[in-house]
Amino acid sequence: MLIKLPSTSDSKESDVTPESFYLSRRTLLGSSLAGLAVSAFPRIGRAQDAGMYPDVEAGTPPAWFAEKLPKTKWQAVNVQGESITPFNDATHYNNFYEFGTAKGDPAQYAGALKTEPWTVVVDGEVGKPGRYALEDFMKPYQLEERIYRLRCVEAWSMVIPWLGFPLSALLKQVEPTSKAKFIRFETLQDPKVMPGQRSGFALIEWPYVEGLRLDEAMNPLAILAVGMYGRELPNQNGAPLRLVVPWKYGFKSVKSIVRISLVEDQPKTTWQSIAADEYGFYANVNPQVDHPRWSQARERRLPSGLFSPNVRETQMFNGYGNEVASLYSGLDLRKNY
Ligand SMILES: Nc1nc2c(c(=O)[nH]1)N[C@H]1C(S)=C(S)[C@@H](COP(=O)(O)O)O[C@H]1N2
Ligand SMILES: [Mo]
Repeated sequence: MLIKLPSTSDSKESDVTPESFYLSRRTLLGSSLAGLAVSAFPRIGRAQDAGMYPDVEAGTPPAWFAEKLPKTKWQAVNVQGESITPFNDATHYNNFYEFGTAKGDPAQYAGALKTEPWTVVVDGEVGKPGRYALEDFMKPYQLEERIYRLRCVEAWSMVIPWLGFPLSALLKQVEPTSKAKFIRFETLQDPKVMPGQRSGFALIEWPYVEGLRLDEAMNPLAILAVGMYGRELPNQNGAPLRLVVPWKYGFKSVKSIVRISLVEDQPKTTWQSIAADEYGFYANVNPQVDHPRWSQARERRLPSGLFSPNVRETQMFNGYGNEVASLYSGLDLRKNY
C-alpha cells in the first residue's frame, strides 16, 4: 500500500462535521426527543434509523435488518472528544481491492455486487458447522451500535458508527473444538463482478483472507458488522457482512465475508502473502513501530484536505489499550507487528 499525499479533492473543509452537531444529536437522543432530531436536519434520508446521521443516503435494507436494530437508546462507546466522519467520506474513500486500488473505485464499482441472497459457511474445528442464508445466520443476534476509530496502515483514519454484534456471540453458537486456535475469514471471490480479481493484479492471491487468534476474536470489541450510520452496509464498505477489529490496522477488518473457519494453525493472510515484512499477522495499531516505508506515529483524520490536514497522534492499540493490551502481555510487539 502506498501512502497518498492529501489532495484537495479528498475532502473539502466545508465537509467537516462540527463536534457540536454530534453532541447535540446525542443530547436529543438522550432525552426522549429522538423523533424530533430527524426533523431538525432537512437533508436526511427517509424513515430509517439512518436519519440519525446527517447526509446519510438511505439504502434498501434487507427484510431481516429493521427488526434487528437496537430497540433502546443507542449507546456510544469510546468516542469522547471525537466527531463521527461524514458519511460521504466513509463511503467514498475506501480500500476494497477487489474493486480496484484507487480510493474511489469501490464506490464506483461495488454497486454491481449482489448481496441478496448471500451465503455464509462456518466450518473447520467447530461442533456446529453450517451453511447459512445470511438472514438465518443473523437469527440469534441483535444489533448494537459501536462507534469506533478506524486506523488504516496507510496512516489515515476515520470514526465510524457500526451496527453489528460481538464475534464472541458467533463463537459461542458454533462451539469451537479444543483444536481451534485461530479464526479465518474469507471474502467473496467473483471475478465477474470484482474487476480487481480479473485484471492483471497478480500480486494478490484471491480470495482476500484474514484471521485472528481465538482469544482476540473473543474480545468484546471485535464485532461482525452488517450496518453503519444507522443503515445496512453500503457495498463499498463490505456488505453484507464484515469484520471490525478497531485496535488493529484496517486491513484486518475483512469485507463481504462468505466463509468463517475455525482452524488449528495461524492462517496466512492476504497482506502477509503480498509483503510479510511490511504487514504482519497481528497488525495492532502501534505508533512506536513504523512501517518500513513510513512512520506510524501520526495519522490524517478524515475529512482531511491540503489546507486542513487534520493530523493527530496515533494512539497505542488505536486508543483501545485498556480493553486489549492484556491479550499481548509477554509478546514482543516489534517482532509480532
Ligand atoms: N476483502 C477486502 N477487505 C478489506 C480490504 C480489501 O481490499 N478487501 N481492505 C482493507 C483495508 S486496507 C481497510 S483500511 C478497510 C477499509 O474499510 P472501509 O472502506 O469500510 O473504511 O477494509 C479492509 N478490508
Ligand atoms: Mo487499510
